[in-house]
Amino acid sequence: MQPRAARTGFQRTGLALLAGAPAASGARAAENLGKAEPWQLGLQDAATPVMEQVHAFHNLLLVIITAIVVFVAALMLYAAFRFHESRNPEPAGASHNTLLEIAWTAVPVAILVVIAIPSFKLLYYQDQVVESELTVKAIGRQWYWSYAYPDHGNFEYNSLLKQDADLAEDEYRQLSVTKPLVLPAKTNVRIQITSSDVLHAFAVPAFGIKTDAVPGQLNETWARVKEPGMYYGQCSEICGTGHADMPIAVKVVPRAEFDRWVETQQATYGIEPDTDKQLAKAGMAR
Ligand SMILES: [Cu+2]
Repeated sequence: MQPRAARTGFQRTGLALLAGAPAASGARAAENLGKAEPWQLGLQDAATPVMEQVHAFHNLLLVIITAIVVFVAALMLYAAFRFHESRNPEPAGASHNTLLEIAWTAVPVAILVVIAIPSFKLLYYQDQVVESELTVKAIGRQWYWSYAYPDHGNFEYNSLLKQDADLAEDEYRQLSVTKPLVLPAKTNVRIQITSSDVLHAFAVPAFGIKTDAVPGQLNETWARVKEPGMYYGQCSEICGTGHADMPIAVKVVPRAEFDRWVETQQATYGIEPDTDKQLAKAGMAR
């Protein structure tokens, strides 16, 4: 994992170095891990295994597309030079070359297969929740998100855009919210996504998540966040005039802190703490 971390760090600060600016990685507040940076190159650092795979796939595609661009550009420059009227006044009359035609069909097909295999593997990896330890539900609404915790009495709250005048020092315009989604670190979390009105999309770049929120349909993805911190995203499906005003802020905390937070929420919403009684009510007596 170390080489990848180093590489993405380089990508982020690369342009700043080129511009002669100091490599101010310290300018990023430690707790804000999932956020775009000015002059950032490349993707956000990976906070989940899914995003690590997205990085790997992105880097593979970068190699392939660079090789194609270099090859085609070289071929065109060579042809323009070699067959210029002054060097080749008498054009050849050939119109067919079976071997060449098979090659320029088969090689692109092979390239697409090389891309398709890891692409489908990644799609299934993003889709499948492995041994989920917690389920949360994100509901898109015009124009804010609601988050529900079905495993803990199904309390639900709204997460609204924080107005510019209310922003604290370490908060961000159009990204910070009144009450973030809270998740425990190092836990497999199943994230169910739906909508109460129109199409929205739940997207958190550092998690490698972008899943449509469809009214009447429950979509699913997952995250296992490695480090506690703040991670940001935005609704990514144009959903009306307030589309830009429904950011996603995820506060990832250590498991013990998460459990304490759940207790506080249950007290606030008048929900009995997780007890045998509650499990029995749900038909899950232990
Ligand atoms: Cu939306």
